[in-house]
Amino acid sequence: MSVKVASVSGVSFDKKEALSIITVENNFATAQITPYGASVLSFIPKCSGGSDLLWVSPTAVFNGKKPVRGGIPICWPWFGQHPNHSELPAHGFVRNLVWNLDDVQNLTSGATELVLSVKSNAKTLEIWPYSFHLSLTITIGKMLSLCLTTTNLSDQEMVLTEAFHSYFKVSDAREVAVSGFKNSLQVDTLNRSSPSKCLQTDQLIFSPPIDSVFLNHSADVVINDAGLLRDICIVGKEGSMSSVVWNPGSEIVKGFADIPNEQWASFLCVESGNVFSDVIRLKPRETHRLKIRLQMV
Ligand code: TA6
Repeated sequence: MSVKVASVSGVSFDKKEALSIITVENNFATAQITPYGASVLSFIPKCSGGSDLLWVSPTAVFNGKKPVRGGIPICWPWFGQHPNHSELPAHGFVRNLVWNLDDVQNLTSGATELVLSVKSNAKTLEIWPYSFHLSLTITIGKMLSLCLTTTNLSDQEMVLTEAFHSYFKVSDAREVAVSGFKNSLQVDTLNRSSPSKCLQTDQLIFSPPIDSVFLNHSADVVINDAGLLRDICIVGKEGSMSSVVWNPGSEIVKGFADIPNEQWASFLCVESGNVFSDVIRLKPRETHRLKIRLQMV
């Protein structure tokens, strides 16, 4: 870490078990990020009265051997199972890599910006044969902004899927109203052998479990949480044509060692990216940006 990066006011560095944790505190919010997977683990806007927008499981592991369950893991360069090689890690491999912290700075607006990056190496080339550079710019202000920039450094076309796999803290996943899906194509993947498809209206009607992909979807999403008296809004997306809504419900949760059974209703994943048939194709030297902004109102 450079001296410049290590000495920005409001930014401190710590460890939780095997993971480095970066804490940012400014006039707008407090946030925590781990370079392991470049995952944002906490975002507490000042206006939230101390309540986190993000959820991290109380039994999440911080051993650097598997992704932290919660926050905003990054799925890249494939979402879910690898299309042809089921032995490869689900949701790609960058959530299992330690990213480099390239830059931290306080902007004139008072927000704090961090840039983390990872690039291909001999190990990544063994499982995904493309040279790449991937960077994540995280801006902590009144909103939390994330911009994931993929650059194809190989000499072939690169085809990828990706997502910000955001875990939001909710009062009760059975009670929240989620809207913003009008005219998207919902693919219900709970029955994986024959996923059902339907055209969605604005408001999603569901009762957990839910594991659905919304294709042709770039609109803002609002999670209205009457229990916590707040809306979580995913706004101003760029470079994202799909969303995913996931909650395991009371039975499927039993298959997750790092989620206590009784905690299943405390979170809802609403993910933004490009998944399933919404692939990103990048010619050599081309770049793609996936951006989201999260705010509480
Ligand atoms: O985004 C939904 C999903 O793909 C689900 O199918 C579910 O299993 C979840 O992500 C968690 O995946 P993970 O690999 O982090 O256990």
